[in-house]
Amino acid sequence: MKLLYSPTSPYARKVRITVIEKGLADRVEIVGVDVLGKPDTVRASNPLAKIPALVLDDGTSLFDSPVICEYLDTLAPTPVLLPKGAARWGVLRRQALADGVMDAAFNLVMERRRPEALRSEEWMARWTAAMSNAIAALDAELPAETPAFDLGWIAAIAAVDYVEFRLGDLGLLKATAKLAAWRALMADRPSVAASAPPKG
Ligand SMILES: N[C@@H](CCC(=O)N[C@@H](CS)C(=O)NCC(=O)O)C(=O)O
Repeated sequence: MKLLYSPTSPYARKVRITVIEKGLADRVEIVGVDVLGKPDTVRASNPLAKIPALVLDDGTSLFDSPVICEYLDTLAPTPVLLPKGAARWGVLRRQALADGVMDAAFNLVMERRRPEALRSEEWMARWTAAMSNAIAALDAELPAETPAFDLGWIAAIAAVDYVEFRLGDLGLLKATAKLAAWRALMADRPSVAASAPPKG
C-alpha cells in the first residue's frame, strides 16, 4: 500500500500514527506529495485532490482520513483503535471533534496566506472560536488516567499539535492544563515522535 502524505498535514499524520500503532509500517510506503503546489499528482488517487489517500495493492484508493484509519484498523487484530459496540460512538465523536479542529485550523492557515485585504475577519473569528471551544471540550473529556490511545485520541494529538505548529501565536492551549500535560506525555510515544511536524 502507498500513503500519499505530507509531513505537515494533520490528517495524514493521524493515518501515519495509526499505521505505526497497528504495526503496519512495513506494509505501507509513505509517498511525500505537494498537495497544495501540485494537486494533479493526487487527483488520480482522490478526485478531491486532498491528502491523505491510501492506494491499495489492487490500485484502488481510500480517502479520507477516518475511512483510511478504519480500514487500517481491520488489518491487524490489536490494538483495537475503533472498538465495536457502545464504545465506538465515543471514539468516533472524539475523532469528529478533533477533525473539526483540523478543519478550522487548516482554513485559518490558508486564509492567513491570502493578501490581508481579501481575508474575512468574520470567518477567521468563527474558526478561532470553533478551535478554542473544541480544544476546551477535549481538555474536559481527558480522564485523570492516561486514556487508551484509540482513534479519537490519535486524532486529538494530531489536531492540537497542528494548532501549536501553525497557529501557536493564538495561545489556544494555554488554558488547557490537562490537555497540555497529556500532549507533553505523548510526545515521546514512538508513533507520535516519528510523525511530529517539522520544527521551525
Ligand atoms: N476530511 C479530509 C481532509 C483532508 C485535507 O483537507 N487535507 C489537506 C491537507 S492538510 C489537503 O489535502 N488540502 C488540499 C485542498 O484542500 O485542496 C480528511 O480527513 O482526510
